[in-house]
Amino acid sequence: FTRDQVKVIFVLGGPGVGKGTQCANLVRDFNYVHLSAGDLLRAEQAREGSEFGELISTYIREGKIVPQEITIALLKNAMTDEVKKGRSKFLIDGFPRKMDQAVKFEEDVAVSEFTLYFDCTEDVMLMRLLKRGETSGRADDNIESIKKRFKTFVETSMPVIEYYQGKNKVISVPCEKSKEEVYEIVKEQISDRMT
Ligand code: UP5
Ligand code: MG
Repeated sequence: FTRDQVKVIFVLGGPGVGKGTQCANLVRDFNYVHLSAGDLLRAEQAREGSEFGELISTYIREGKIVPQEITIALLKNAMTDEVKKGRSKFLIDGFPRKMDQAVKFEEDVAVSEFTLYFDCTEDVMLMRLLKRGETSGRADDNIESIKKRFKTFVETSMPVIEYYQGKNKVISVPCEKSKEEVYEIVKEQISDRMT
């Protein structure tokens, strides 16, 4: 597919802020495909015969950013499959979380329309992740990994959000309230841009 054939919205925010939850709401109400970079990486890690399985699982447990070539290839493949099915609008969740990924993706794949940024205190995110960790089975939903994910978010991913803020391409939504209340704000802020 070419860059003009697709429409891309980035969905960013700290670990456990509610990106996946709100993307599911948006997919229900608008004609978008939700692609979570983390979900794609976990699927690749679990795929029999993957040459990157071990590397991905180490990076995820350490809360570090997997080398961009791997993540961008997974996203591109997933987008190609969807375009073949006639889908063209994408919510890209949890990506780009490092400057080099942002630059490379926009060069090679597509330029984002805007970034939806979910903002929340670490205390709230921590509570949500620990609660989810009781049942999620995710290798990074434990206190040691969570602390590393927070550190990576502040040091490596916030600069990406600031970069897009500098271009006036960020819509921020506070996320402390309930899932329903947060979604009301999301809809109010972006419905008119989801066409
Ligand atoms: N919940 C959600 N909203 C709530 C609300 N308003 N009130 C109360 N509870 C709420 O939500 C988390 C939990 O909170 C759930 O239990 C939910 O019910 C509840 P969720 O919607 O899952 O939050 P989300 O932001 O999606 O959290 P997630 O843990 O997925 O975020 P991360 O960004 O940490 O994880 P991701 O899967 O994107 O990445 C994992 C790892 O993959 C990274 O740490 C990194 O190692 C690697 N990665 C890369 O290397 N490169 C990439 O490009 C992407 C990922
Ligand atoms: Mg998620």
